[in-house]
Amino acid sequence: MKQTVILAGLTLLLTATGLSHATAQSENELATRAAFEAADQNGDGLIDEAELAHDTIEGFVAIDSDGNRSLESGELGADFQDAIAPMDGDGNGSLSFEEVMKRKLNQFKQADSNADGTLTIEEVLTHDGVQ
Ligand SMILES: [Ca+2]
Ligand SMILES: [Ca+2]
Ligand SMILES: [Ca+2]
Repeated sequence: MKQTVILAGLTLLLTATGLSHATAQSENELATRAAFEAADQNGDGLIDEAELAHDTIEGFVAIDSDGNRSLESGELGADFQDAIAPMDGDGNGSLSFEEVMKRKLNQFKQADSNADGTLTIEEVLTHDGVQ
């Protein structure tokens, strides 16, 4: 269970940065579906802002191994160096929860193509360019 949460956090962070486009399309879709299911806590097939926030917090805490409420490049790993810059609002080289959440909410609104305040798996996959 814990592993799923970590995977979801990492996958959603990757999705948020667009790095997921580098992986094979089917792999990307499977990872996106797994992340979606992990984030959809009440299993209604929709992700709302509360579920997004909960998933983001869990993913953030899982990655923040030194617990300083900031994600440094060492915690994110070498492959994620380029992922930090676009999310790093104040340019201090690390990501605060606020920076990550702001980015996630922007992504959420962009992906919510019918603007009903929830995301379906179709909206997420379309947004990720999988379909
Ligand atoms: Ca839900
Ligand atoms: Ca940290
Ligand atoms: Ca929607």
